[in-house]
Amino acid sequence: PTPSSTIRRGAFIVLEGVDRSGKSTQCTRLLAKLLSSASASASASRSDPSSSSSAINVGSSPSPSSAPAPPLAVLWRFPDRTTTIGRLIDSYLKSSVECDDAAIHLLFSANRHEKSRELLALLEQGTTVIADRYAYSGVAFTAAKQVPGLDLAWCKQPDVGLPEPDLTVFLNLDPQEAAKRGGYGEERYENLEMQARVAANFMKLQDNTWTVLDAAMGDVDAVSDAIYATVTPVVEACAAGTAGP
Ligand code: DGP
Ligand code: NA
Ligand code: NA
Repeated sequence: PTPSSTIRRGAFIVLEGVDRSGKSTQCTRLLAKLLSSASASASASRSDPSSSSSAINVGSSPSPSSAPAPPLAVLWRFPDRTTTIGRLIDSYLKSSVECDDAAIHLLFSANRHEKSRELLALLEQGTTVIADRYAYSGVAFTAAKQVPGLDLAWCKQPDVGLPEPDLTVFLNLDPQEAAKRGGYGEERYENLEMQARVAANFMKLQDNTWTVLDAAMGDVDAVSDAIYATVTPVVEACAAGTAGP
């Protein structure tokens, strides 16, 4: 892109994986790493009096009384169980209510759509958004129910038009290995047969935003280092305005 078309923004980073792949732990770690590296570089440039950024900022930096700078990164989780739709989804996952399979699928998708305006606003202000699950989970889980008519193509339809991730990190783990990591919980879908079908579906959903990482490559630190190494160039490209729209 030409310099005049450069748009500096936050990156939209999605983490996906089967249950027990370590996804939620890794999302938390990724957020901490992004925030601490940002504060390290911010304090480095503050303490460097020859830094040109301080000269450029004269006259254009916010006054001390104005709003604080936006966060460099935030962590979201889908489904977002805090909205009106999300509370219904939460009840469904805890099996306290039943719902038609097509209807609940549309509600999971609606739960992503209802957050999309806020998501785009965060990216535009330069905040990187990490999402613990997104539309790939939506399709992989519903299609794994094996309900006639609710195949992959049908499942993808309601998510058309959602903001697309800049990067999707898929934490790959054999469902048999995942089950050994402490067993499944009480929620709907948390059984080996379902999870094996979900894992197979995920593999059919890979697109050009995906990087697949082995969730069993080493300890938690090794996986989080690998994720950070994958994410950093994408965050930098978005911040520099060279990542495309
Ligand atoms: P979590 O809060 O990350 O444990 O996710 C809750 C469960 O809901 C998990 O088993 C995955 C499943 N899930 C997440 N998103 C969707 C979706 O859009 N549709 C369906 N059917 N299931 C989903
Ligand atoms: Na779960
Ligand atoms: Na999770």
